[in-house]
Amino acid sequence: MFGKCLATAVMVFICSSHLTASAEEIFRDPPSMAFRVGGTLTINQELITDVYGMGYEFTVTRRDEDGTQFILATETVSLGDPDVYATDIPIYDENNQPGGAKIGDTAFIHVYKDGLELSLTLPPGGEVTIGNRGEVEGVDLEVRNPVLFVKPYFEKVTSRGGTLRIEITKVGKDDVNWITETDETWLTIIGGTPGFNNGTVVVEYEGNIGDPRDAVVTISETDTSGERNSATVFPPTVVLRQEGTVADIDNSGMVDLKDVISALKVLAGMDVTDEMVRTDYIASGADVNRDNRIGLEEVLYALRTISEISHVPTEEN
Ligand SMILES: [Ca+2]
Repeated sequence: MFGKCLATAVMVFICSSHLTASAEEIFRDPPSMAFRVGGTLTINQELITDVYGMGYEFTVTRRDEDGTQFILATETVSLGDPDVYATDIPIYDENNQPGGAKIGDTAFIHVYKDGLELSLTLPPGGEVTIGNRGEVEGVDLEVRNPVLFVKPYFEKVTSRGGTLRIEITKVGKDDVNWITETDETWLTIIGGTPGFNNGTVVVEYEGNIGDPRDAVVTISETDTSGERNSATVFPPTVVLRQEGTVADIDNSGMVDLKDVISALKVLAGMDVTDEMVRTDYIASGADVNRDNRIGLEEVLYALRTISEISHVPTEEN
């Protein structure tokens, strides 16, 4: 259940038993030019304490007639109680806040963790109606199922072999059993799976003599017994992007502008050190067209690689 009540700045009252006692803090000193929404965040019956400290972020948006979302408010309102969120939505004013929200507008509260949006169960879709300036509406937010937070969701590593640690954090009252899998042969999950609630998965990856490559590790819940909804895995995949040795002129484990500069110096007949051009160049796989020389092919390949690997996946996964 979510609590809804209105209180003016002048006449503060606590009107709803649905709001936890701690949420009273949100009714203190609401701004005169804004409408405040605030309350608690509960995930699978677990009250999130220290919402901002735990990395949760809140925004309020409005949807235009054509479906475009406009952000109405993003600012963090620091209250005395760390267990509640509060967001102040500027209200339309012809002179002072022409971009503000209009009273009676339908708005949507969004909750993010590490840049990824949680799916709110209550209020459904995060929907809230904009009230008057100087007013506060208590809106306790709820996610019904447990959530497994996965970190990182994207990791870029050098062409050398190594290990990646994936941290899984369970939030919510119910227990979650989970597994991690990968279908890439150059990755081996060497520890941590299957897992239970919180855990660390250790993934070993081989060195890469070749082009840059991606691998995906998938995290999924294993038992979804009937008592509750499935856990949300957030995000359900981790992308590991490994750089290649092709055009890695200086043997740094990655292709970057230093390789371009080294290759151009060789092309210009300038002196280069072993730090600038790898001594095992011919055997290393760095030679793009296998002509045993450093030429324009390596420069162009390096430039293309730099432009490609600077493009990271979006958070929309
Ligand atoms: Ca390099």
